[in-house]
Amino acid sequence: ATPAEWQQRSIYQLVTDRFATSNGSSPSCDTEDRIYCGGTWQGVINELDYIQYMGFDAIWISPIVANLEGSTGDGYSYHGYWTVNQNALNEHFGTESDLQSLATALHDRGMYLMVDVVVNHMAANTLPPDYSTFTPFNSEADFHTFCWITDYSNQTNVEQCWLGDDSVPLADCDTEDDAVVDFFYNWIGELQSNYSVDGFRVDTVKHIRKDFWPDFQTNAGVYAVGEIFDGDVSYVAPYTEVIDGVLDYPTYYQLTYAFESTSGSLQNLVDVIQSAQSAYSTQLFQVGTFLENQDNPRFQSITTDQGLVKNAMAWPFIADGIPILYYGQEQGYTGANDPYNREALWLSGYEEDKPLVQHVRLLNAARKAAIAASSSFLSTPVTFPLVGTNTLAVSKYPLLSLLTNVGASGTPAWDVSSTNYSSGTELIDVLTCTTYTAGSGGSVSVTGSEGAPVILLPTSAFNTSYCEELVGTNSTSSS
Ligand code: ABC
Ligand code: CA
Repeated sequence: ATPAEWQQRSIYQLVTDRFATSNGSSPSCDTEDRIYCGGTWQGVINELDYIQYMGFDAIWISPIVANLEGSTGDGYSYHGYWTVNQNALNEHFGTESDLQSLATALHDRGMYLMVDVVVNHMAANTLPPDYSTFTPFNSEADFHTFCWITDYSNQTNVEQCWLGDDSVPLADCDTEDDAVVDFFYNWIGELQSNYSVDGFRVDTVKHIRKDFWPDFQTNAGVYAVGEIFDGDVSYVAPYTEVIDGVLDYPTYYQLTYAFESTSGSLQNLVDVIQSAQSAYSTQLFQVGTFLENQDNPRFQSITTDQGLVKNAMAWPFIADGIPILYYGQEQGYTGANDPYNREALWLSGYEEDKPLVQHVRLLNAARKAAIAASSSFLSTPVTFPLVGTNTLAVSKYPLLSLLTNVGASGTPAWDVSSTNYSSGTELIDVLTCTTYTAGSGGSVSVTGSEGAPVILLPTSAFNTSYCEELVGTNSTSSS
């Protein structure tokens, strides 16, 4: 699928080993053990109803190729990032036909498959590695000369030295070598066609020279979003010129800081968004926007204030990029750093009747309604008609999102003096189905409750059958 097609999507990121088992069993899974817990591609197929119920129409799964077997000082390779054989699948996750069935099951539902890929390195359990264990790069000459990455301000060091540690050195592929490069260009195209992949998430993009990526992207033939793990817009932005999209790490950091406490800075969030809007240029609408992932502490390991949580979770769905939600966030998981942030989802039973599951469902519904109501929604950059100490209004017509970090014990109030709504337009808060009426100049005045965000759309643009499911009442006020 193309970047334009992906822009309309919303992505559920899952760790294959931790999402669902083939037979629906619920084995114990202590994240600290760093072992394979039993999740499979067949398991994912079994639980697609759950993902689709929340309104997602794409999933991102863990890397699929064969990994280092057995125990290491850093645990087992249950996450899938420790490739040893580029040409074989990871049997812990299933067979070739299981993976093809997953693609088919998704496509039958109109959903997309995004596969995570790693081309920067291969993994060993000795230093130096036993290169004969690798396929196809079975010789030392296929890799950069060993050195650890020690200096993130030195781009050559970042690109040509090794990630990992003494327990699991990540042998850095010699992506300056034509044979290595040609292999990967061919490999990515075959992976795409063998498994009917709709998009790729590309690991460690900042660890390979920029000019490797355009031809890799072309050979992939579908949308690819790259991981550039860095909080600085000026560092990340140049990568938007070599790959379809980037994971928006700069926004991730400011989003977290803005809502992690009642004293977070909303202005700093506004500032990073505005600098991304100019620096990401034409790719602004195809970056991946996220609050959690497998490498960072879950938001609820920082704060469990449900007002703050609901605001932070709303951001990816109301902003300029493609929303990505990391599995388990909707179940309120609280795991901190790797490996604690990789809890088994089966332990919470895929329950739909939970506040954050409903929150996500409504956020997806709001975004989809905005897309359907306005052909320019996806190409309208967000603006900020109100930036206060604890309140923020985010406009992306026809969506107007009122955010706050007052926290669950606070009562937020927003007075937005002008919006793109015409006077008299009836608006509905998608999260509560409370209605409001825009005043002169499109002004909107809203008093919220329990520190929750208010996500407004013209009532005419929203399918109010969602409201019938909501517990609570529909009250009306005007401004
Ligand atoms: C294993 C163990 C861990 C143990 C670790 C040392 O080894 O499981 O418990 O702590 C995979 C596995 C991991 C595993 C690693 C290493 O392999 O998932 O569990 O950790 O064996 C990608 C993937 C990630 C994956 C790999 C490897 C790469 O998303 O899941 O990890 O294929 C760097 C890379 C980035 C990589 C990340 C883990 O490490 O760039 O591609 N992610 C700074 C650097 C970043 C660096 C980051 C974290 O630290 O600039 O390049 O990411 O180490 C901001 C700055 C940032 C800064 C952050 C910390 O602060 O702006 O630049 O990031 O303010
Ligand atoms: Ca490299």
